[in-house]
Amino acid sequence: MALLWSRISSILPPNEEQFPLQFSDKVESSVVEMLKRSRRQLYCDTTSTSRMLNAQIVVDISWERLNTGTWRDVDKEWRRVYAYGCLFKVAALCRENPSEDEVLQAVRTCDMGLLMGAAIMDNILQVLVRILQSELRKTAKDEDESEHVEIKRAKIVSPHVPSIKEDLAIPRMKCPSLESFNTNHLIPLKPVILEGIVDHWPALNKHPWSIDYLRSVAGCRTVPVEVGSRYTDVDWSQTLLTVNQFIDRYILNKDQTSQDGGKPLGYLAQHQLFDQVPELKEDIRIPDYCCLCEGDEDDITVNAWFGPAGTVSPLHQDPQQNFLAQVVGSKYIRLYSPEDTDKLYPHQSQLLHNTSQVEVENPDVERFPEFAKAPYLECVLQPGDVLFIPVKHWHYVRSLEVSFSVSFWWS
Ligand SMILES: O=C(O)CCC(=O)C(=O)O
Repeated sequence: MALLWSRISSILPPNEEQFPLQFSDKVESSVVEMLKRSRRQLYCDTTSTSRMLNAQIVVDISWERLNTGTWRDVDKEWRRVYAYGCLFKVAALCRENPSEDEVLQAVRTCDMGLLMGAAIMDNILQVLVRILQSELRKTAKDEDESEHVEIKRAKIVSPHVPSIKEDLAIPRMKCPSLESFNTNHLIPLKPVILEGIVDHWPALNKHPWSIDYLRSVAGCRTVPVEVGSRYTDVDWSQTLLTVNQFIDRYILNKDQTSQDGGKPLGYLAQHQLFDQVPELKEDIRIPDYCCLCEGDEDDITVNAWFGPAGTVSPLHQDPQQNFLAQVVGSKYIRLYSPEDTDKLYPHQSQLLHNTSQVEVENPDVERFPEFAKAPYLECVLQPGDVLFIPVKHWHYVRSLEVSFSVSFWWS
């Protein structure tokens, strides 16, 4: 790791004067002073303890501000302060021939800055984390023997695969023209599975998203994870884990059983993953059909959905059109039209009004008698399939095996 600091300092401004530190009066002068002291320490000789101490104070003070009140009300200036604190902390960790543990801590610090902070200095934390990851890769070459065994274990699953009735099956089309998709599906809001439109994605061919591959590009990255079988359950929660921890705990089921003795369920379901890990974003493409939308390409939200067999997204609807692309494993999906909303018993609360109270595959017929009368379409989505879920269409999703899908929300 001896050369690490020279790579890091090459992306920092050359001197204190050219290092920007401008804040509005929302940030107290005592905090700005701490930031300036950390900046000075970047360019002069001092002890690593002193550098670390200052940076940690900035991180701790701003962290408290980020966690006071609701997220919506947190001033962006405090998110910038937090990002600077993380930057100074990474510099303190990596300055003097850091150990592997210190570099891992620096990666985690960058991720926290990326997740909770605001972008600073041309998104310098993103550039830093790439440098740190490449350094870690250099030192971690020959550790994959045991992982080959793990992959085999991950594939042993016996899912309950529902048989799809022909008259309820979502229709399939192979690479329809834009015009045909627009006329037959987008305008009348009719679901369809598009085949053959993502075969060129590197995620499906050049470097398929195996567990090995995900570990190599993102293993040490810290990401938010949903814990629990479905977000409507009382014991559902969110936590932060590295991708390696998530894989060990929830995909490979190492050393863990849930309270009822079954497999613990965790879902890496989030939109930041592709901004955080650009290597994964480079493996996918925005479907051409999104050009039929009125908005800008930048307005398309790309979500990752990575989890073990048995993860369930309860029946819910979203306010945008959706292309759900299956990359790894398969999923059982049911769709209901928004016209049948009154038979689906949405929750009353504002927070969950887009989610049905009914457990789709095990409905309580006494509480929800109309549910059985609601017509639906269904499918098993396989790798390479892309399901068009029209805006507001209710969808229920259950993974049948370890699964990774990518969704594109567009309008
Ligand atoms: O795949 C899933 O579990 C849920 C996908 C979903 O709800 C969506 O793309 O909107």
